[in-house]
Amino acid sequence: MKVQDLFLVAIFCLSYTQLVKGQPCPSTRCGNVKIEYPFGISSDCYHDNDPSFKLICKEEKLFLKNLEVLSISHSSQLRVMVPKSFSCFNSQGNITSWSYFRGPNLGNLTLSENNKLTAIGCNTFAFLTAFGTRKNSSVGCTSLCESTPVENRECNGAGCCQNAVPEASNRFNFSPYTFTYQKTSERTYISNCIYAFLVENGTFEFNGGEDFNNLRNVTHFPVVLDWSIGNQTCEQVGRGICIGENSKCSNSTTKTGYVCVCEDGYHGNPYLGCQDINECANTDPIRKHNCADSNTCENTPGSFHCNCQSGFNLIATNSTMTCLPIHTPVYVPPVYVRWTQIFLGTTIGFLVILFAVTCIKQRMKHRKDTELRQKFFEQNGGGMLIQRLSGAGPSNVDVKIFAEEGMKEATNGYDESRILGQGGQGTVYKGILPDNSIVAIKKARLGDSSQVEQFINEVLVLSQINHRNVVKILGCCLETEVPLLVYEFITNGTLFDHLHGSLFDSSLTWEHRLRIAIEVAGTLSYLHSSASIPIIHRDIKTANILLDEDLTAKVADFGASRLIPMDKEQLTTMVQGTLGYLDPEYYNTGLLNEKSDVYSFGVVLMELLSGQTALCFERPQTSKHLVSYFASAMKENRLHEIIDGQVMNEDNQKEIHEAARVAIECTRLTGEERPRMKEVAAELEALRLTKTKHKWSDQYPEAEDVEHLLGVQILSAQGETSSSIGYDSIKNVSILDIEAGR
Ligand SMILES: *[C@@H]1O[C@H](CO)[C@@H](O)[C@H](O)[C@H]1NC(C)=O
Ligand SMILES: *[C@@H]1O[C@H](CO)[C@@H](O)[C@H](O)[C@H]1NC(C)=O
Ligand SMILES: *[C@@H]1O[C@H](CO)[C@@H](O)[C@H](O)[C@H]1NC(C)=O
Ligand SMILES: *[C@@H]1O[C@H](CO)[C@@H](O)[C@H](O)[C@H]1NC(C)=O
Ligand SMILES: *[C@@H]1O[C@H](CO)[C@@H](O)[C@H](O)[C@H]1NC(C)=O
Ligand SMILES: *[C@@H]1O[C@H](CO)[C@@H](O)[C@H](O)[C@H]1NC(C)=O
Ligand SMILES: *[C@@H]1O[C@H](CO)[C@@H](O)[C@H](O)[C@H]1NC(C)=O
Ligand SMILES: *[C@H]1O[C@@H](CO)[C@H](O)[C@@H](O)[C@@H]1NC(C)=O
Repeated sequence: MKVQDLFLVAIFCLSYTQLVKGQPCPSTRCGNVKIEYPFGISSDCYHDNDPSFKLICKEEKLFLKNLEVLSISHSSQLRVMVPKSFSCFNSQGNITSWSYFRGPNLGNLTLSENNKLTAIGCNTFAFLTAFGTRKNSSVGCTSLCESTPVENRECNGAGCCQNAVPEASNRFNFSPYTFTYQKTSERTYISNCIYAFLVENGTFEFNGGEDFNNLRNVTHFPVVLDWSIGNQTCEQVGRGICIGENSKCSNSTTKTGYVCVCEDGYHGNPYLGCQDINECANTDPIRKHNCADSNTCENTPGSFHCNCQSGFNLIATNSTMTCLPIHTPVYVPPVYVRWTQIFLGTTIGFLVILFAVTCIKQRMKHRKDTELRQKFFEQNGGGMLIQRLSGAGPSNVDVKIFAEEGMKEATNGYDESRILGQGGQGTVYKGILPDNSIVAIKKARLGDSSQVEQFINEVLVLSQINHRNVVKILGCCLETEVPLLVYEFITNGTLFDHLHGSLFDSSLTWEHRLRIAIEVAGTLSYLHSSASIPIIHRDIKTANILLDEDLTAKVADFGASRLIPMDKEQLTTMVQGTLGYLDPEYYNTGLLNEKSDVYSFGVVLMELLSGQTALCFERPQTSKHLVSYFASAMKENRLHEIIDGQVMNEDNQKEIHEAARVAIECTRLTGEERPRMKEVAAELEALRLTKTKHKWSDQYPEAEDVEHLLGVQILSAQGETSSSIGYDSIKNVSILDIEAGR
């Protein structure tokens, strides 16, 4: 035996000693009556040595004091036989025999309220005196006989009366009395005897006048007594007081004190331990199983199951469970419904949880996305940009901040078929905005923070420019990992494509080329001197000059551009630009000024003239670079060799030579020797006007003055600070003049 077990046993013994103060004896019998604890017949068997529980077995009969015991129930009741009281008279009215009941003291047992004081007889009353520990009381009942003989079969006061008994009395006396003691004649014809007795409610049936005689032979009536242990409730003694197996404490329903009872589904003596009721085998109607038959009944501790053989379902019908065939036509199958409900409930519950989880996930993702976008926005200098755009003076262009979704939709998810070009700065996509307008969307290369910087720079630069020969920026999107810039869509490719590439077109005449050169020169001139803050493009090249359907030039790609504060002529920067176009002076010194753009423009002009690329490794060693190629050709007076055969004709030789000279001047080694962009623009414009003059002079020989005049006009107009107006007015003048010339 383990220590724990010993401990448990010790506790058990202690508790039991406390409860019992004496060994509970096993059940014994006396005659037909089973004696059970807390009652006992030997002094050490009944509870707590309480003499109330002491019984006597005499000649196969069990007695409580002098009352014969019929039965003992665990539910705190004891049934005993109590003799009746009576008086019998002779014809003279004298009492011939009598017996009055004087009960013993029952100690802690009390008269149950489930008894009736009963009187039988005419003009009779019964009288009961009850003694209790707390109070004494008396009750009586009266029986009168209005008519004779008594036909009445109900105990309602005519020949028979009943009355309730007082509660909590442990000793009682009762006897019958008559009102008509002297009037013998009146009484005797009805009965010779009158009776008074106590009887368990419901066990006595009055049989009318017959009983006046018949009851002579009935000497005792069953009477119920209540018992309980102690005078305290379960709470007062502690619920654990009942230590018998499967037992529990229960307040006595009729008096103070408690009793032990078996748990539901168990039976036996709760003080000794209760046993499971085998409901399946039980014939007791209260405890019988309600399964279809005993074969489907399965007993369990304290209860039972109804099992059905295969092919049958347990169906609740009326108040019982019945096994019915599964394919029974009987509708209302609650079990099925229950399963359906469980299934539905589970499914719905699952769906609800799924939905909730999805929602939360979605929201978390959304929040994460928003946070990410915000992060990118900040990382991409969004805050700074907005500050700059709103704070730093008036901007000439509305720069719209686009949302990421819009960009994704516009480019069809950055579809490859939408790629317009891929350059050093990133990829350009064709985008279609919700209002069906076509835009170009430039996306920086991933993972290059310097690109990002250039993007922001471009936005800032372009936001300052409003010029017809500069690609217009519509907005940007900074919520993506790399920023996106949105431009107006220029349909006709780059000048590079037209001269050397995929869009090569022999129809690009000298007139076109000159006009393009003038437009670019004018734009640069405007950027250098006329824009509200001077701007150096830094990356002028044919690939950055876009052409629209009318072959009008649009300068693009301001990623490398620099805004130059008014008070500074030069700016020290990291050298940036494209090989072949890069100003060698700037390359050597890192000092940036507007003359770097002049150099690059010179190269572009050479390209326009020659149709050759800026760098070509197929040319001789010394002529790989277009500038040296041109310079040597000029020096050796063989310029005609390198001019694009497509453009040169008899009419324009002079102009082309003049333009080549301008180009060479633009590409001089030192910036100081190079003309200003303003001058270049004017010279090229003058070339065009000369050309016009040639046509013109056929008809108007004295137009020389006009040319001169116009040239002055151009220069003076260029000198004006009011930028775009100045430039446009030049254009207007010239176009007007050309048109006037025709
Ligand atoms: C009840 O009557 C008995 C006998 O007459 C007496 O001894 C007892 O004190 C009475 N009890 C009460 C509570 O009055
Ligand atoms: C006595 O029994 C009758 C039925 O037999 C019942 O209606 C009545 O309530 C019972 N009275 C008591 C006090 O138990
Ligand atoms: C009463 O008992 C006696 C004998 O004990 C018997 O002769 C008589 O018939 C009985 N009367 C009734 C009414 O049972
Ligand atoms: C009745 O119960 C009390 C309290 O449990 C006890 O002290 C007493 O001995 C019992 N017996 C009688 C006859 O009063
Ligand atoms: C319970 O019975 C005991 C002994 O008879 C007594 O001393 C005590 O006052 C009673 N308690 C109650 C609540 O009746
Ligand atoms: C016993 O009676 C007390 C007081 O009347 C009550 O509070 C308690 O709940 C009852 N206990 C049981 C087990 O019925
Ligand atoms: C249910 O009870 C009704 C009457 O109470 C009876 O006619 C019917 O047969 C019962 N149904 C079943 C399935 O036992
Ligand atoms: C009844 O009996 C007669 C004679 O037998 C007596 O004379 C009466 O006195 C007696 N009456 C009572 C009331 O006892």
